[in-house]
Amino acid sequence: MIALLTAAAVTQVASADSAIFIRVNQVGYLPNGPKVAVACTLDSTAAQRLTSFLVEDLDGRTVFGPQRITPAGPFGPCAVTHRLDFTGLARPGRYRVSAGGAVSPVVRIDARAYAGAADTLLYYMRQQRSGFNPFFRDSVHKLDGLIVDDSARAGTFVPVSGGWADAADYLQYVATSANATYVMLMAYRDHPRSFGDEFDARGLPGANRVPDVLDEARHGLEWLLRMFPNDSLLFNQLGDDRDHTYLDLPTTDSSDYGWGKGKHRPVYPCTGKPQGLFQYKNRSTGKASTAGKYASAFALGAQMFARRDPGFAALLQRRARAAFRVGIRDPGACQTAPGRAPYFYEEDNWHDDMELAAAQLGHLTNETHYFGTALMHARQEPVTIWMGADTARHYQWFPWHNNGHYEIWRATQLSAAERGQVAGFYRQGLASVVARARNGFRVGIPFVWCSNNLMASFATQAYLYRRMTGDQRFRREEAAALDWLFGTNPWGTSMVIGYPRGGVWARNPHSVVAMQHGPESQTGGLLDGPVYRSIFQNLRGIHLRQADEYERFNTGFIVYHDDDGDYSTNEPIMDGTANLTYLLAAMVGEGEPRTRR
Ligand SMILES: [Ca+2]
Ligand SMILES: [Ca+2]
Repeated sequence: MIALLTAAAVTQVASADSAIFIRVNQVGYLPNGPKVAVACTLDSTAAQRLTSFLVEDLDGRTVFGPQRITPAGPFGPCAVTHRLDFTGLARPGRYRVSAGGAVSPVVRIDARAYAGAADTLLYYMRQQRSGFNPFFRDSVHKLDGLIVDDSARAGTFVPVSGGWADAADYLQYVATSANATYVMLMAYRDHPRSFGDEFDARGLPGANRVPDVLDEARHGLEWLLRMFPNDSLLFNQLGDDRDHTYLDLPTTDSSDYGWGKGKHRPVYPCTGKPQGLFQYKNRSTGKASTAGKYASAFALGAQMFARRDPGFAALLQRRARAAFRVGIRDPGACQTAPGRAPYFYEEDNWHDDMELAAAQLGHLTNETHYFGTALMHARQEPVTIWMGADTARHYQWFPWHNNGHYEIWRATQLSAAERGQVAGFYRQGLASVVARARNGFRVGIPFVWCSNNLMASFATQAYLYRRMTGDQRFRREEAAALDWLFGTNPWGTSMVIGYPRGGVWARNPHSVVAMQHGPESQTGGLLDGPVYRSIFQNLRGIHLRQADEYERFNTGFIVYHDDDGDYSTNEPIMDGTANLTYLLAAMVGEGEPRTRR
């Protein structure tokens, strides 16, 4: 045993100098699922050593292979990639994959590999809470907020404390927060056994007989109710980019919005017109994108809390109908408002939001006409538009995948043909991404800012499509996207901070809280992820603050830096984290033996 360990250690030292790197999903692989490691070779001469691979257990016994391999082309920094497919190995255990003298980190095959994963993401959500923040055990942003950009009400105080900070900054948006709330509710509805109860409603340790994912979703719903206090006031945003002036903790945020440092923050309504208090304006055209998201979250919330809290559920149902009416009255997109910088969430689509809202209202009320409306919107935007594209503006097509099609498919009131049509819409989008995925990593998304969200959404849509149809044709690419997020990428790093424990993940995320309290404070946070080199080079104010440990892997068309100065690739994001809860919750059930659903 000692001799074997020494041999393994020597191999590892040798591979540290090598140009061959075997990347794996550090969380693990499901016994019944695809299992692929990717060898990334930085120079093509070294790649000639790669003719076969094998999998050994930790005692050095070969359990799979040697298996012949062929090059799968260049990708980014990898002059050559090889796909090391060991799907045929189903026996649970801990292994290493080796090829050409390089050895992978330990890989785990385990039906319960994803147990606890979705709950881990919630650590980050709690840490992002505004209002009472359980990480700091203190209330943050108590003076939210004063209305702006509304001539009749400007300067009026509205109590809108709550919700979550969007990322490492403390701005708050309804578009991202309502989607985050929705996805957590959906994750619980479809995969309740994937979630535990170890925290209370305030996010403090201690079970309260409510699954923590519902505690978190309720924290979101309560904020959304405050942000839509009556039928004529639909707020969209709290704070603006003047927040970026200081690098403070949320508890000591000294942002000055003209009412003094650390005082009130501005609350923006949806006006349906271009917004921005200073030089830059967004391109808002209506209110439906935001109204639809309110209605979707409220309508699903009403269903999920119907038994637990009938009064709360009844209130949510009334607000869902009211928000939906705003969307009908005022079609178009309501974008976030820029402040001093030209950046904002440039959401252009709104049929997706109204589709989801209508479908959820159909499920909530059992009024069939809502499903007809949902179908009408689905046909207006069958495929989420970034799918198959090279690029997109920042959050231009949001949410990243359209949960509405799935909710239409769930409506047994509709015909088989109608339900099949929306499954076909998913297939069309997935096929467009897969057509671009002819590389060793089998990834076909555009590497725009927040690429990890696209990766997670592609995998989620592929999972939903597989669940709806039983069609396995995108199974490989679905797994490749999930694997990418947990280490099967050129950098060999998990894109979720602190997860898996003992894995490789960001030690220097772009976050003031991480700088002062350590990276573990951001556990569960999904990072933005790699971007096109051109995007990184053209963003304002980005400077790496440390030597780049990934320098050898940042030579291609996409870059990623574990550096707190890089807000484009290494910043944890609230909405992306929440969006991932669904997929990780689904993977728990995937690993278990087939039982009735
Ligand atoms: Ca709980
Ligand atoms: Ca949208």
